[in-house]
Amino acid sequence: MDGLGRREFIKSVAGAAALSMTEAPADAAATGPVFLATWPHGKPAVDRAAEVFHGGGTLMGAVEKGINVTEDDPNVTSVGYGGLPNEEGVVELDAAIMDGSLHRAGAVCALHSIKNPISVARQVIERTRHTTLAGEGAYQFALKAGFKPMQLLTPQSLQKWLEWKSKPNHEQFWVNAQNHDTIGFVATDGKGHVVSGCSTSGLAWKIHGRVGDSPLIGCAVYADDNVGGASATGDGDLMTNYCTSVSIVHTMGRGASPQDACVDLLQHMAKTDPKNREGFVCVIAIDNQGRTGAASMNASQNFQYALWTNGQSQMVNSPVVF
Ligand code: SD4
Repeated sequence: MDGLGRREFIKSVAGAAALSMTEAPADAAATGPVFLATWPHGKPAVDRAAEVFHGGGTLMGAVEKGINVTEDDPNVTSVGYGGLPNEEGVVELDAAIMDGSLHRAGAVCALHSIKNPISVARQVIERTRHTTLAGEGAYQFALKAGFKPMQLLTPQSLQKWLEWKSKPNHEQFWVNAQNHDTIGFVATDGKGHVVSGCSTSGLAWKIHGRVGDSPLIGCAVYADDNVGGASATGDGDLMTNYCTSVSIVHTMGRGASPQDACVDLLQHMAKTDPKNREGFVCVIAIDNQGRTGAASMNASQNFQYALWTNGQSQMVNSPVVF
């Protein structure tokens, strides 16, 4: 489908209101930094990132500190402190961050007892020649890097876990529209440099050791200064099979706009298996000119993202492709 065709397609499925909110930022090249993060909690995160960047921080530092805001918030029940635990009642966090100029990423999977996995992921870049650390090894690394261990369950998240555990059929793993809170983040400095980051506690009540898409490079995180960056939120067990972020960036590399590249990926998912249309998939993208894009499947999820550009942030409704 060519660019015009895709735009017509979005128009037919997204509704005029959603389109008018997203089309302007998606098609306009930016002259300064742009920060984009998933869900309403992305707004304080992009505001913090802009503050750090304008205070002289690096783009990677800005993305990290922005994501820290969400990780520190006990009311966000799928990221960092207060994130809902796995089936054994242990909070296991996944996060990754990628620098598009170095083409270098750091990631941690199933990290327990440390509330800022995105910062540990960054330390994997700073202190090691590895890209990904998992489980107990990631925890030991975090301690050596100076992170302090803590209980990540809040009274509220413990209570939710106890309620789930006491239900007779509790092996039914959670898919709850109200609880998708993962933070995916993409940013540019306005000079062609891009960074992508993602942090989550993953699916609540997941099997111990389960790793979602969030810490997997190319899945929920990918950045390449030659093209742009992408991130994702939603059903990681589905999205991991499509290497969402690298697919979007490569489509952009072949000339598509960020918006068209996001839509292309979702169309591809639906084409390979029509059942995927019922899945929960949300993607955001940015190119090295600061043009942005987003798309989601399954309208009931009402995917919104925060966009910081030209000195202010706003919430934007994502086009719904299916
Ligand atoms: C995961 N993708 O672990 C994450 C969860 C998520 O909104 O994004 N929820 O599968």
